[in-house]
Amino acid sequence: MPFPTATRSKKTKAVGIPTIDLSESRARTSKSIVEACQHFGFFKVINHGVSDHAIANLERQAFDFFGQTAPEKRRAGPAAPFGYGCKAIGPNGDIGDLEYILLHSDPASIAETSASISNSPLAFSYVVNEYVKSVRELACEILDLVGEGLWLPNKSVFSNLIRDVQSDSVLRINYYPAAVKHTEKSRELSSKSHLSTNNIGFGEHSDPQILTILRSNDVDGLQISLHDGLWTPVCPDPSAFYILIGDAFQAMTNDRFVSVRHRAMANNSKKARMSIMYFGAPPLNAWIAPPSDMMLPKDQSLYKPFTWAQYKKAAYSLRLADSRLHLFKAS
Ligand code: GA4
Repeated sequence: MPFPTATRSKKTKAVGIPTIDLSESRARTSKSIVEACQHFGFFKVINHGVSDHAIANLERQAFDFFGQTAPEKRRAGPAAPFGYGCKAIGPNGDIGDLEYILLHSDPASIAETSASISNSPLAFSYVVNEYVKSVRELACEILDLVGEGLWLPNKSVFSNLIRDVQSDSVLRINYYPAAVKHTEKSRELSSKSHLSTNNIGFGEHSDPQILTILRSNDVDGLQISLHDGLWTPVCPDPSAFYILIGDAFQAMTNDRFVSVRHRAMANNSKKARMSIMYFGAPPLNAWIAPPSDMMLPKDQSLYKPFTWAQYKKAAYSLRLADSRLHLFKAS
């Protein structure tokens, strides 16, 4: 079902993005999810079952953290691999107009990172664990519906990867500070700075994992790139989640699903933008290949078999905007 979008720049276009109501029948939702994964690699879910409480608690903890002074926050960094980051994204020189916290989804790792993030680490890690549990359930429900929609004999073949205790899933909290009023002089200075981001908050990329569960407050900024290369602004909806197909899912469906390229514009609003992403990933040693019962004898595998660890290593050796799947194409 289409939803309203707002135009931000000349090269954007308003497009209807599917909305999946998880309270509808499984037969109906599974079919619509598969269609959305094939055509957009992106959709919105409503009636998702994640409690407002779990969301509000994490958002409050995160706003408290980002509201501190820069030296206080820096004590929790750098995010290499987990903790607080400011502007620098990944290890290869990418820069964004944001601050963020990166956490592994494993409870022991959450406890360790929380100790550097918060003065009340037990409260912080409790809230993160509750959120991660809820969105992992949502991710698994969506993956089971995909299994049903594809008529796979084992409908849990994808969700099992994320349910695994060794799952390499990650949680990211992005904070885009409220816009400051610029004078002509400060605009000129910041455009010359090596940290200039050309109005981009988080540059274009696809997510390497299986799927991403994204929730933001009511400040806009997210855009997705559709088939014609035009950027489509996504209307923020704090009561919903947006689902993004990642590269690993594209490979596991032999390109039947597409990973969606997306970006966040720098924040123009008087209010800070906060987005929270759960990146559902398999264990490091899991093979990223189509389940055998998804392939017919005549089907050719488009990718060489590779593990999640190999794919992750490739992603971290490249820049944010680089495409990586082609490195694993079968010849
Ligand atoms: C994009 C998706 C997730 O935010 C992330 C990002 C990671 C990082 O910020 O450290 C990466 C990026 C993301 C893909 C390419 C590499 C790795 C920055 C970067 C340049 C946490 C992830 O898993 O991959």
